[in-house]
Amino acid sequence: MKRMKLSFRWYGEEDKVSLEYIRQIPGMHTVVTAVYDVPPGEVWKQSSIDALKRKIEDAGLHFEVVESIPVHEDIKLGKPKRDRYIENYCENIRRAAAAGVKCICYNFMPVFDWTRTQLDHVLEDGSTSLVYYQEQVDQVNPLESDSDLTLPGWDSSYTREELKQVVSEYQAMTEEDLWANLKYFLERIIPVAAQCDVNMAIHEDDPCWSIFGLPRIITCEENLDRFLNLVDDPHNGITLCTGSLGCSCRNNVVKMAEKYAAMGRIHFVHMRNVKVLKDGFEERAHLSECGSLDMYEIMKSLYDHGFSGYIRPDHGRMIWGETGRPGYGLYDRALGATYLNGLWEAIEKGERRK
Ligand code: DNO
Repeated sequence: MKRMKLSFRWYGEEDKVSLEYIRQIPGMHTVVTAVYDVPPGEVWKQSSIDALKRKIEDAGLHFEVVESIPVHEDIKLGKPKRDRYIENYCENIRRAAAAGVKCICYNFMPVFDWTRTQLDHVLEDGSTSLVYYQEQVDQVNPLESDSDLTLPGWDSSYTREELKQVVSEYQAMTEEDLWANLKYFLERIIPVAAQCDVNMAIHEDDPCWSIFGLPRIITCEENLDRFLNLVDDPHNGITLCTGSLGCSCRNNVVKMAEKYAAMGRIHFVHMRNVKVLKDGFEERAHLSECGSLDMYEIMKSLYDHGFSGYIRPDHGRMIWGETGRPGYGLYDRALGATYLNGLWEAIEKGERRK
């Protein structure tokens, strides 16, 4: 019987959430993590990867998913040094595969990974969550030096001057240029992934629209179709991130889950609920009635189309007095995991009775 594999993100030794706690979440299978002490673009030490594997397996879990191997900005910008960084990327795929990794999540967002305007917005029930209000983003110009907005995706390894430089390089770039650079990258990494039998799973842009005038392309069904066709190989797949796609009403996440699962191109799922607002969104508890997404229908689409990849609860709220990395505490993500287990069991047994 095909079955999803439940997973949980872990930020390594620095993470306040221990592997021992993760292991106690019912049904937990795989730890999702990365080597964090190497700058983007460089090769990970095999010994670091193997040490992660050992630690995770000693805790009684599997290490089958990497999130993320970051893509160096020179690759996204199509700069002359990209070939060296792509070669390093391929080497990281080989090394992760040698340690038993089956799926690698990455993104192709210029400079900023996920972006929010506040990380501790108080919801009605007293929990806090991450929110995005467009009006506040519109007030920020990353080229100005005195903005005090918290941008969690902000790469702190850049100085303000370097950031300005890289942002202005992207501002001179069109979406078509970014597509061309993505194609160039995929044509070189996917054959290596295929050889190692590792599934590459691109993460959608979060939020799924352009910010600060920078191009963003992994945003909607039409573009995902185009992405999958750039290199039409099953190892070239996606991380279906329900919250990243679902924060825009244009995206029908249930339909996308159905379509891409049927094609066998969803390798990893980030399950998260969001409440879509007129001009932005708030992250909410996983339960369908807490947000705008129908989590049952999404899970049902995955189930019906034989999804057997990795799935993880995505960002959780902060509840029960927990403090820690925004979106990545233990309690609410563990509730999310339990809810995902419940949905899957109910769907599976319901189907068997028919
Ligand atoms: C946010 C995450 C993203 C994701 C990257 C993948 O919580 O889902 O940061 O890891 O975009 O490269």
